Amino acid sequence: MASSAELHQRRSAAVARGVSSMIPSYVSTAAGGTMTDVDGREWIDFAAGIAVTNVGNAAPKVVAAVQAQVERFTHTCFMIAPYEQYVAVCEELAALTPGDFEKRSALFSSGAEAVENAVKIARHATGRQAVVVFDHAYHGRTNLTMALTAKVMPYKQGFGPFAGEIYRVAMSYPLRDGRSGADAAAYAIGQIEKTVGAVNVAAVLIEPIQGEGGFVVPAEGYLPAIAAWTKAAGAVFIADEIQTGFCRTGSWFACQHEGIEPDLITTAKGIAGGLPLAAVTGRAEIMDSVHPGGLGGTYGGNPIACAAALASIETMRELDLNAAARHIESVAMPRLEALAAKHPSIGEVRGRGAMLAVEVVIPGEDGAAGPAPDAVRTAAVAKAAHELGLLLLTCGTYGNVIRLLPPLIISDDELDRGLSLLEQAFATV
Ligand code: PLZ
Repeated sequence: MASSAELHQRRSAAVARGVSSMIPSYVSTAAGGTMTDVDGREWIDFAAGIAVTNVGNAAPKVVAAVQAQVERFTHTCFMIAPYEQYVAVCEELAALTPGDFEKRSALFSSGAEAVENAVKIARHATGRQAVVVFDHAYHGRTNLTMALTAKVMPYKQGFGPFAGEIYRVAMSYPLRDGRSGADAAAYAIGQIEKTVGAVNVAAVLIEPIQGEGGFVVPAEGYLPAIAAWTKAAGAVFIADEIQTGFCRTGSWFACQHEGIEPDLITTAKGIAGGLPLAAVTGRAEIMDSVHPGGLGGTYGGNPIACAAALASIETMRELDLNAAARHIESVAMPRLEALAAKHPSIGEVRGRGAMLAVEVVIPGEDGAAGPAPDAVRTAAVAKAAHELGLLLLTCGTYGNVIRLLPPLIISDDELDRGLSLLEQAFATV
């Protein structure tokens, strides 16, 4: 097998520079909560491929379902010759997503594609154009979703012009805005009413816990107030649960923590244990406002990805991965809080379930938007963790958040070892 160093050389001459990798090591195998690189080194996985392998890498049921499906048929295109697996995934989505109303789903291949389609559907259903998004939001890298995404570097720089009729308002960010959920919502709603106008809003699109933007958990009451305003405005409330969905936060969807029933939900990532699948699920009358043929794509709901999704969902139920995510929180949270007590550079520990973060700041330096972010220390901690064999991601508008996204099947021993490596990384820097 070629070494990482050899592969890196080949890569430099063949792979576009714009596609970068967090670590310089190349994967050989990955299973459960660990990965082994081609140089024979084992890594603890606190990344889950960015919240994708919730059921673990190469999860046994997923592997078996994919193998069985790939031998029966690989692709027909659902728009040409339909198949049961697609229908079954849509049935599961209707049952699992919050809201006891008639639902429909459409399947796609990537998260960005799901978000694009949710916006298409909301515009079609309302006959309106404006889409409201939030500070720190991340929704993808395609042209429309770049416009929906907040952060310019690396996602948007030099890639414009961007799509129109997108309006950004304030997100509740307790560490930085000092507002209650109700106050933050009132402020954001004021912005919408004054700068967009309620009658023009097709959709309000929000991540119930922000992912790439910094694992920002809005203050309690913020999401329900925004959802209630959206309903009163006759607009579509879209929850982007692409990163938060499928047991990640200790419930099937993060909206459920505050009892919210979105009109539309976008999902991807964790849905299929690593196979590319995404969905828009929501109220039948909104989804079905679109004419036949108005939605689709060659690969959307590919049968292998659907088989993987059905096996992933079965695994989540069987192993009760919601409980597993809550268990991870109960083990990791006290360790992170103890770490914060030791290191004044940790300004906050937050998150829910197996979506946990520490925000790194410069102690004693407070500005208008809260404690000064320390992106340099954050990058150094991540690098130290990588050198110790821990796959660890950062995020945040200010690049100063370290996030924990372990696969939900991670063993207590692996979790303990990973947390120890994180503690060691902080101690080294
Ligand atoms: N919505 C909430 O988290 C993907 C992106 C990583 P795709 N997040 C990881 C990167 O740097 O590209 C994401 C998300 C939320 C939408 C998306 C987009 O999903 O499957 O990457 O298109």
